[in-house]
Amino acid sequence: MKCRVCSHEISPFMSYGHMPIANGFLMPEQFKDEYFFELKPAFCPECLTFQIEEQPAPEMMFHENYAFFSRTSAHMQRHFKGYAEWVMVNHLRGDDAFVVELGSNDGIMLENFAKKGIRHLGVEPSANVAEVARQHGVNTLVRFFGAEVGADIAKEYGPASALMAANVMCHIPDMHGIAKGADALLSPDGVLIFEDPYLGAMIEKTSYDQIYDEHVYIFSALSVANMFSPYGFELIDLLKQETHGGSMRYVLARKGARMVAPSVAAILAEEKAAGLHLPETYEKFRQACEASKARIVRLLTEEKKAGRRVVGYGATSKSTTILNYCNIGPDLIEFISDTTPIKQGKFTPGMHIPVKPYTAFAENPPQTALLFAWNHKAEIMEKEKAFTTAGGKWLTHIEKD
Ligand code: DWN
Ligand code: ZN
Repeated sequence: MKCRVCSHEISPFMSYGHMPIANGFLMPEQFKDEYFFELKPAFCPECLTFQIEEQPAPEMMFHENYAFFSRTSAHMQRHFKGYAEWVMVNHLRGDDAFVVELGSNDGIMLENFAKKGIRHLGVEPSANVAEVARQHGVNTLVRFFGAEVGADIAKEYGPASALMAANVMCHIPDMHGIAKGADALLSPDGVLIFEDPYLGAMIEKTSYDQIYDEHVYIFSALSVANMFSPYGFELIDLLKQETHGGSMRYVLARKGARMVAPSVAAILAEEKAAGLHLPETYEKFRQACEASKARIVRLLTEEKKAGRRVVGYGATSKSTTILNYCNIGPDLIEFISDTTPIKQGKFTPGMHIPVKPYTAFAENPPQTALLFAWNHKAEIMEKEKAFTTAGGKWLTHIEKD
C-alpha cells in the first residue's frame, strides 16, 4: 500500500482480522448483510504516520444513525468547557473572533463559544448529531470538511481565528484536504488546534482498541509536524491530555506567525526516546497485542469456568476491535450495558453481544464487569462504588493504566 500522507510504499505490520463497522450496532435481521473488512495497521518510516491500510467508505461510518453522542459523559462535558476556555484565553485575538470546529458532533464544545456570543460554526457530517447541536444554539453546517468547504466558509464568514477539532482529525483520511482547507480558512495569525488519541499513550499501554475503522490515523507530534509542514504550518504548542486514555492537543500556526512553546522540542525528543519513529517499536507492539489478547481470553474463560457472570460496561467503538480480534462473544459476555439509547436493544458489531440499558447492569449486577469504557474509568468508578464495595470485580484489557 501507499502511505496516505507521503505516498511512500509501506506494508501493514499485523492484522486484527475481519472487522465490522465499529459503531455498527445492529438488529438480528441485519446480521446476514453485515459488512466486514480486514483491519491492518501500518507505520510509515518516511513521514512517521501510524495508519490503517483499509478504511470503509465514510458514508458507511458517519450517517444519520451515527451512534456516538459526545454528551454521554459528564467528564467530557467539563473537558470541552475547559478546552473552549483555554482557546478563548490563549488563542483568540481581537474582538471579532470567528471559530470553526470540524466534526462538532452534538455541539459539546462550541456551545461554550455560543454562550459567550462568539461567532462560530460547526462542520458536522452526521445530520442527527448536528441537529442536537442546533438545539443547543450551535450553528452547524452538515458537510465533510475539506479544501473546498474551508474556502466556502472563508468566503461566507471571513477568515477564521481558530480552526479546532477534538477526536476528529484521526478519522479523516485526506489530511492534505484538511491542510488546504485550514490554509484557505485561517487568518494570517490563525491557529489550527486539534486533539486526538495519542500514539505515545497507545504504545505505552497497548491500548490497541484505539485502532478501528473510524481511526484511520493514530497521531504523534512527529507525524503531525511532517503532515502540515508542506502547507506552511508548524507546531507551536503540544499539550498532553488525560482524555480517551491518553490524548495529545496539537497547536499549529503559519510558520513564523506565532511563538513556539518549549513543549514542542520536549515532546518531539520524548517521542524519539520512546522509539515512535522506529519500525521495531511496532513489531514489539504487535507482540504486546498478541499477549494482551491471550490474557483477556484467559481471564474471561476463568470467570466462565468459575460460574461467574461477566457483563461488559460501555459498548464503545473501541470494544469492537477487542471483541472481534479476541473472538469474544455472548458465550463469555452476557451483555454490554450502555447509556446511549440508540445502541440499546441492538447487538454489538461482529460478535453480536446484546446491548442493554444501564438499568440491566444496576438491577442485576454481575460478579464481574469488563470495563470497555476504560477511558472513563474515574467517572465510572465514582458512579459504581456500590458495585465495587459489594465485591464486584472489574477487568480491562489494559494492564498499565
Ligand atoms: O473518536 C471517537 C471517540 C471520541 O468517541 C469516535 N470514533 C467514537 C467514540 O469512541 P468510543 O465509542 O470508544 O467512545 P467512548 O467515549 O469511550 O464511549 C463510551 C461509551 O460508554 C458510550 O457508548 C457511552 C457509554 N458509557 C456508559 O454506558 N456509562 C459511558 C459512560 C461514561 C458511562 O458511565
Ligand atoms: Zn508516509
